[in-house]
Amino acid sequence: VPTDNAPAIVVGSGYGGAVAALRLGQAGIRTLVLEMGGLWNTAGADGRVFCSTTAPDQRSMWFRSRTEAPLATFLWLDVVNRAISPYPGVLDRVHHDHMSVYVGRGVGGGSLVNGGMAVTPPRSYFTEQFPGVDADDMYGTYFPRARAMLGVNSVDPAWFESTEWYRFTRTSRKAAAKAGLRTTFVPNVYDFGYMQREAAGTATRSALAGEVIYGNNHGKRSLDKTYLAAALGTGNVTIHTLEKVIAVSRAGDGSYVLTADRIDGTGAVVERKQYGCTYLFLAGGSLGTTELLVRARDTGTLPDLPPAVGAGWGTNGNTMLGRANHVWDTVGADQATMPVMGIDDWANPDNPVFAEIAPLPMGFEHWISLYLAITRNPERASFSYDSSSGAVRLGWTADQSAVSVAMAKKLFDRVNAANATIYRYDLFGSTGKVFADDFTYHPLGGCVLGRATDGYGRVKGYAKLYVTDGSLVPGSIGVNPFVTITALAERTMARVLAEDTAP
Ligand code: FAE
Repeated sequence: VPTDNAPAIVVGSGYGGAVAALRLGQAGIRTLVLEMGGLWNTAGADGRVFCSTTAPDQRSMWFRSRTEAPLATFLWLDVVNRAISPYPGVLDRVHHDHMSVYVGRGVGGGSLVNGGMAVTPPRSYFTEQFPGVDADDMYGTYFPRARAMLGVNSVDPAWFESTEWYRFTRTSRKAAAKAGLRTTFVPNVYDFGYMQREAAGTATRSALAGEVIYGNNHGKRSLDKTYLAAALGTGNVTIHTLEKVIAVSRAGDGSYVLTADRIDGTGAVVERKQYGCTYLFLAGGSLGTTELLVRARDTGTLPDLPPAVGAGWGTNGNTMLGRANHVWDTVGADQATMPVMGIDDWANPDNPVFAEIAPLPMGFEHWISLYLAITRNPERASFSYDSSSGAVRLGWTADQSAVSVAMAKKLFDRVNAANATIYRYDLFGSTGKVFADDFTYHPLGGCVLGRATDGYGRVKGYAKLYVTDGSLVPGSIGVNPFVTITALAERTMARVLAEDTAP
């Protein structure tokens, strides 16, 4: 087995990994990033890097023979999903018993497939979730640093009010207002100047062409264009793609040893590699990092990992639902894929919910208002290692999802009552299913800050081993999570580079 060494290795190239790579590279530390997904920079035969949402091909999903889109049906018909050939596509849906988790695969992780909503959590809730973190530091330094690097911007309110592309949002806003609910604009990393040129017909359409969950060919400031481009620009960072880390252990001298499988386009393992490093940063996302550490502890390769590794996982209370508007309340055939507004009822002590007004671009008028509700579901689950299969399983139950559904229902029953409207029953597969309670876009926790790690992401029990991704967040942050993940990673890197890497 060939062995490659680097002073620092980063596992995963999503938000946590991208921040780690850039800051290590800037500090002059030679860094290797290992990413199981591919590099999305080469056009296919159709001239595009990513496939379209309406005619998805092999590029859409991670080794599937059929796409598994969040909206399974329309009028109960299976018209949404398509047969595809297995390939390392950009969107994965990881199935656990009662919860499946959507994640991005590729250089840039979730930034390649997500809705770009760049939301800073309310300070009071951040403080509640992270009592050990100095909120002045976060709101004064690390949130602004993260937003600047991510390229966060906002839709021009005047354009928003006038464009056909956000009619669906204005219709949802009106329905919320009738129920006495507050809506708020939400920033995004999609370039709204570019979007306006798309609308004007002077730029190739991406957000206005239905692109999002299978990747945006234009307009989006995904991590490969921001943090990771800057990281490579330091000259100290290298990224290996299609290499999945499967095991972590420690050598006698305290350095870390990683085993990684390099796969080809069919998923076949073409090489098993071994890597060594002094500093190890885990950033495989909530599922990826937690799985590696739970397995390492329970198979005995890192036996001193604490019991808190694998605990404190949540869905950020995610529940998706649709409402049927009256025929005169049209949502438009033209819908931009980047959400720009949410219903903000988080301060309601009886039922805190923040609901993103989501697009449903089908190219025709369907009168549906779609929402991704983020509820304050207090339920948490743990991961466990199954020694017979070698799998790491998530212990989330259907009852735990029911808590999110009840909260979403309480809010949207109000909206329906005030507007004399009803839910859509035809969007999520089985007949009569109103709430998508079986998937999340926001997996959080598993290696919670201050429990599995110290207050800065240093894993307990092992020196020079760090977590910098969504597994640090204790299951809920009340808003879309990537700004928080990025800012916490910035905070960790500032501390680690100041204290741990000095010669
Ligand atoms: P993540 O971005 O998932 O990156 C982890 C990376 O590590 C991935 O590239 C993996 O392929 C790789 N990896 C995992 N395990 C291994 C391994 N063993 N070896 C090598 N590589 C590995 O983690 N959030 C928002 O704030 N706003 C939104 O609008 C939004 N919309 C979303 C829409 C969709 C469809 C989805 C799926 C997510 C959305 N999210 C959104 C969530 C957001 O993308 C997610 O919280 C972050 O991407 C998590 O960042 P991490 O750094 O934790």
